[in-house]
Amino acid sequence: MNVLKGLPEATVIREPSDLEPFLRDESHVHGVLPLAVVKPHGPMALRELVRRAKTEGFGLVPRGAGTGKAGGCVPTDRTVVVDFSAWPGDIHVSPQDLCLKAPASAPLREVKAAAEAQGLFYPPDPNSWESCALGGTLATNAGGPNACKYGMTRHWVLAVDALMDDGEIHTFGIPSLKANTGPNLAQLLVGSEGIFGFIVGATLRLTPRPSEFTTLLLPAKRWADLLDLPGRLCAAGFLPSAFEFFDPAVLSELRAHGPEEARRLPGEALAILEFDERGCTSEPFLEALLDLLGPMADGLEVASDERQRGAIWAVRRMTSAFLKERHPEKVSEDIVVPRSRLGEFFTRLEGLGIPSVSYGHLGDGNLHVNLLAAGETEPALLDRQLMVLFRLAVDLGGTLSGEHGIGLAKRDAFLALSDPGQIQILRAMKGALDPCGIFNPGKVI
Ligand code: 2HG
Ligand code: ZN
Repeated sequence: MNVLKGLPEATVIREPSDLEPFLRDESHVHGVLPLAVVKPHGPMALRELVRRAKTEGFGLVPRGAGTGKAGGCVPTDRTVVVDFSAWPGDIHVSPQDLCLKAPASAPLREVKAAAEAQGLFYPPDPNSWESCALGGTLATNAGGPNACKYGMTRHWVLAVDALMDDGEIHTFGIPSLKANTGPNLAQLLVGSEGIFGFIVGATLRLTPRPSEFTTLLLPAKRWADLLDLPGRLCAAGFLPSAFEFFDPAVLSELRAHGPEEARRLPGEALAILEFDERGCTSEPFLEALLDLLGPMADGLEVASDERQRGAIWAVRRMTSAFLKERHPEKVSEDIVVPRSRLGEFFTRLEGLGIPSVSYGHLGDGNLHVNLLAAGETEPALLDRQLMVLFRLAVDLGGTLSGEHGIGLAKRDAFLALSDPGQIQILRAMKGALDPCGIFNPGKVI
């Protein structure tokens, strides 16, 4: 592509066969062949890319490690993919300031390890944490099991460095929790999926690393019994660091076809509960928990060492890939339902007759409702089923995405289900920050 000729500080990929891997992320969305993929190595590349995008009329699509679940980094018509994997920078931890600075290219795994090496903790833990890049987690405001106690990626971002429409990298925020100088532009960029500008680095908040864990397998004799437990725990003053679940259908599939560790999983449905506060391994804590669980505690298994804890998490962590392998055309959603209305949600979902199975983050109401037969369902019917599912979540006071974002996958539904005033404001902001429409065109709004 001629318009990228002589681009400084960058590697440019143009061969159609080399562009193929950039057409997809981990969602069901397919992109179109981009004009090229650029791996910038320095700010001159970005400055030039912005300039040429404006003069030549092409869009820029940001990409981290391509592990997104909503098609946010998938190329649309007449775009260049900006792959941040070669963006320079080191991870620097400041234990005094309880923060860490890292480039977008840093693997999340290394960010978490750098914090841990200093006795500190960076909680965001999307399922892809061993393979995703920090930049992608910032653009999508990634979540994960620990969001139940610690919140989402955005709750851990103090400042971002971002490429904006003038072609320059600007820093928004300071390395402190206390900074109160008007609207928070760093937070506007986190979770914006690159539609206002591209995050190239960030300063992240850290907290002391938990040193005690209680990890429990909680089988339910009746699936419905699990559904009021997240609310009951919270109301009683317990705050699990993770509360995951498998509904009866997912549990049966895991038991019948999953790995060795999954074959022995008990119950009609199953929860994985983890606590990490100081004292959570003490007798009084466990007794109080057992009291609250009452008859549900029958069959409860407590991981007695790190190996058992690891085995429990390994099954949960492979569930998405396992189901995908068995049902390659499946569509997986990540709706949210308030904890207090989980029972009502599943009753109403059953009444709607949408064939689905669920697992995910019960503790914060973030449910991965999977339509396993999506591949054999007529596309218009599938769209209707998804809209009905999203509407149900919204009717109950929830939303259509808890952690994966909107991207391309949920754009139509997002536009249809949002307050038109909200969309108008978002579009006005997009127009002000990206007047030429070069940043991730066609995504979110
Ligand atoms: C998980 O919690 C991930 O396992 C992936 O968010 C869920 O495949 C999915 O939809
Ligand atoms: Zn998830």
